[in-house]
Amino acid sequence: MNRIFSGMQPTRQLHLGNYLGALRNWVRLQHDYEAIFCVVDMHAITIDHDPEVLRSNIREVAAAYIAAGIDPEKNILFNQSAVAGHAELNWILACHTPLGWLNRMTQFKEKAGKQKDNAVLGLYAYPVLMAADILLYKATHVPVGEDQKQHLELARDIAGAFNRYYKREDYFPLPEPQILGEATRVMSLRDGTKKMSKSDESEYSRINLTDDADTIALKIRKAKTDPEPLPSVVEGLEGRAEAANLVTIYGALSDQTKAQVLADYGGQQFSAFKGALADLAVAKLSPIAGEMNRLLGDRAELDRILQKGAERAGAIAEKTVNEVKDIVGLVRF
Ligand code: AQP
Repeated sequence: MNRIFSGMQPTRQLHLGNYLGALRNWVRLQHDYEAIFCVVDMHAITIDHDPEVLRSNIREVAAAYIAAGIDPEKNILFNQSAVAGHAELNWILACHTPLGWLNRMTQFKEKAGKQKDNAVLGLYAYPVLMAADILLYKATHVPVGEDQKQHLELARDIAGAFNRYYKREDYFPLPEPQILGEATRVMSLRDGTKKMSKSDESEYSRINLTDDADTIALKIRKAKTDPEPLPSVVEGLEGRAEAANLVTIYGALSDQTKAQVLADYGGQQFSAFKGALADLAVAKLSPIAGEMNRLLGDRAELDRILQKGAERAGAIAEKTVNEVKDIVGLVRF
């Protein structure tokens, strides 16, 4: 059986990178797999946060999943902290993860920055919890953006280490990353060498899923570019990070390759291309924002969906945790 697991952190609003790199692929894959989609709220407390804002972001991310097209009846949709098995398996896997493996994680280095000694243990151990999230459901596939590739490789290593230690070679499947589509790494609108990210201090660096039409158009108009017109072939984007990013976004939103986009817009100035890109982004994103607003207006219904999802996820998780406890040698009653 093939099963997908994936999640997003409810830290601030979701952006176009989250949508094109992950969420949109989930929507497409949900018909071919048994799928579990999680709002990974325990990951969100590895950085500074305000409890009230976190509570509201958890519901907002759940609403974004559904508004983008995730069917909460067919799939399991829930928030991580509602299923205790994530924390339980996290500890057991932490006891099988050498520190040397965690020391190699580039995301920790980026997020901790120069404050490494003040960074919290949860931020350092984040990839172990992520491995627990996936392995708890014995997921075979994990659709993510390119930035999560290293964490996925670690999850595979941890699964392998556990299986070997207890001589249960096939217990945890080694999860396969699914890095799909034209826009696996959407870049900042202000700096084409930096990933579009929720935590970037510039609002103009990203398009949020909840931005209104005027804001989307303004952010695209202000996006950094260079003075040259667009090239006619993909090779012409080399060394032009910002141009490449905008063409990639256009391609992903219109389901075209970069070559097809350049066949239409090659030779044109950015002002014309940006206008077309803004229209396209508004056409694709506005319905999602509208549906999110509608869903957020009925909090009881959203909570009902999350609660039902947590019960379904919890049943799978409990079975795994019990098996793992038995394998490890813990006594349960
Ligand atoms: N820029 C991106 N391009 C493509 N995919 C992206 N993802 C994130 N940014 C991009 C993918 O979105 C999913 C959810 O990400 P997350 O919320 O768990 O955390 P993240 O990867 O750390 O995302 P951010 O926006 O960069 O958040 P902050 O700034 O809080 O760290 C993942 O599948 C991710 O690959």
